[in-house]
Amino acid sequence: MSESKQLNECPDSSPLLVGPFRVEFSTPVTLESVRMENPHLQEGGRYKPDDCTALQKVAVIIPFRNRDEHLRFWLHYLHPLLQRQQLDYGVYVINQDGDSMFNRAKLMNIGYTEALKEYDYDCFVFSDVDIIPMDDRNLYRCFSQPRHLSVSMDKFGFKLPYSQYFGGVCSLSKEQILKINGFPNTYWGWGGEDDDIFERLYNRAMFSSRPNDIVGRFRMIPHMRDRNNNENDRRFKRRAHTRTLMDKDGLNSLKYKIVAKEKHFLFTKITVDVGEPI
Ligand code: UDH
Repeated sequence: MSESKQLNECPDSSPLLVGPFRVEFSTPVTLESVRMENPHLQEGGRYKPDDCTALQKVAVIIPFRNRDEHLRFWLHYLHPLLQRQQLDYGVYVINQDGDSMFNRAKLMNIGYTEALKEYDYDCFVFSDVDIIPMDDRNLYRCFSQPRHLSVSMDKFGFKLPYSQYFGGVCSLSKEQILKINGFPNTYWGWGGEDDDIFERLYNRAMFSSRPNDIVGRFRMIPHMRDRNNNENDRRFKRRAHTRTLMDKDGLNSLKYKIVAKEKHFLFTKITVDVGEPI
């Protein structure tokens, strides 16, 4: 008869962390090589430590379309990091189907909703596919306040571009997400949705916690602007109404259709029809 092992909680500070590490994008990686590097993963990009009980159950959500090369780099760097951080985690790639204008924040809402159907996650990390941390002391987990993790990016000269910046990588607990009715569904194209989220937090008396600018260093994989992710000219007008619209535009108004759900070894890919801008 097999006896279930009683595990202690993992320590607050993982002994496996290495601190700063080298990140470069000149040598291409393959899914096969990443798979070989991560033998302890379970199907769908799931992992939990086998010698302690993780402090948090974290769903990592990536809004995505047509960035396979970036995703391979992301998986190559992030899977080992998340394991060193001793997290109980799953990676969800939320893939926008078709050619309509990209909608990053709506994909994040869908990721939150779909991940919760699979497991009792208590923390959600939302990450752009092209932003890679350079220091594993930057914890991909949740804090007493929502957290902005990508504070010191190479593309902004390792500085915050402005003090309310909340783009790139952030983490929110389930409770924090519910307090702000999730994210807006109505920002189509590039820009504005991250500022809307910051404003939602402010309106619910929360603020963005941050790591320092050494631990918070990131590299972005250089790229051109994607097709159908044009700058959203309507974002400033829309943002002016966040306070009144946030209770109507968010998780409680989220509508989408699942087109496909695939369990890959390194991630779960959920392809969704998000509709069209109105
Ligand atoms: N994303 C996709 N596919 C797309 C558009 C966006 O996967 O077609 C996702 C992806 O996770 C990406 C994130 O949305 O990391 C944010 O989009 P972005 O990388 O286009 O935004 P960012 O502000 O770059 O990082 C803007 C492009 C500027 C190009 C300037 C060239 N010098």
